[in-house]
Amino acid sequence: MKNPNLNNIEIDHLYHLGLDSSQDLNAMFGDVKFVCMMGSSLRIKDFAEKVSSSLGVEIPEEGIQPIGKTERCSLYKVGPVICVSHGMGAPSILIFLHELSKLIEYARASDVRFIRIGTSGALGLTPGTVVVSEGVLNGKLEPIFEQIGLGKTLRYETGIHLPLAEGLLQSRGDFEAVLGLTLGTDDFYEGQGRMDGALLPPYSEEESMNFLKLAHEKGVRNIEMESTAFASFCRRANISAAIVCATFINRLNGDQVTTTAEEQMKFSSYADELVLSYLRRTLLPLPLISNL
Ligand code: R2B
Ligand code: URA
Repeated sequence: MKNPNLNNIEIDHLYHLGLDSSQDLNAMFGDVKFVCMMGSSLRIKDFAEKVSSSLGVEIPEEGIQPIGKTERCSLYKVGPVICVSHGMGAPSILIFLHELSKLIEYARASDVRFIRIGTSGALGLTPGTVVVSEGVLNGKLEPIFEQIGLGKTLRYETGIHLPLAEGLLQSRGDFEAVLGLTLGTDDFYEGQGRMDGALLPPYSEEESMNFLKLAHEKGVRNIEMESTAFASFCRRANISAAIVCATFINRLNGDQVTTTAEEQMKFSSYADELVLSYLRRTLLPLPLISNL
């Protein structure tokens, strides 16, 4: 256990998950090998169903059921895969990262890898291209997550598990997928240099475009809102972590996401497929080689 303070707590309440350490978490989660996280609680249910058909894990007749409380997130377990939603932004995903990694620890599950499957805006890529993060930068284009704690700015390095990222990229199907840096911001609008928020932005369109172009020159290929918190937390916790994002818009061409709901479903399904194919490759026994 990374935090020795936890040894002094008789029952640890994983408050947002609606689970606690007095439960038999080993029986419930001891076999977990992957935690797959997504912002939306609707999309994670759909993903959990896809995991079940991909891995051939049966789900009950009444449909797949969430575990714990569903006020703040939805958590499903499909064989050795936890599928869980995390909401939007660093504050939300961090809460779940703390509670999920304690859950994994209390369950005595070993070699668990975390994968965030997200949506994002692209830089210089055709919408629909999947980006597998090879590194994560913050809004200052530094590989750092910044957080205020006890009145001070705390700075943590971000870290991606490159072999995991490369393994994921090799699982791509019949769609475009690239490795690239991901820019994680604290806002969808002004934090990502958009001109179309509710307020007059404190920068010009030219300044915004220059920043996006600079980010692109440094290797940034997509922008979203959780990668810095996710990649720094997993690095601190020594968890192998990767981020796979669908892209809905090329931000070098504009701000408004005008892709249709059908296109967004299709583009998201590419990111899902890439991860599902990696899960199949990693978790299913090798197919028997037939004797010809
Ligand atoms: C991507 O999409 C959401 C904002 O629309 C946010 O959670 C993110 O990282
Ligand atoms: N999510 C983001 O955070 N930004 C985008 O441009 C699209 C999706």
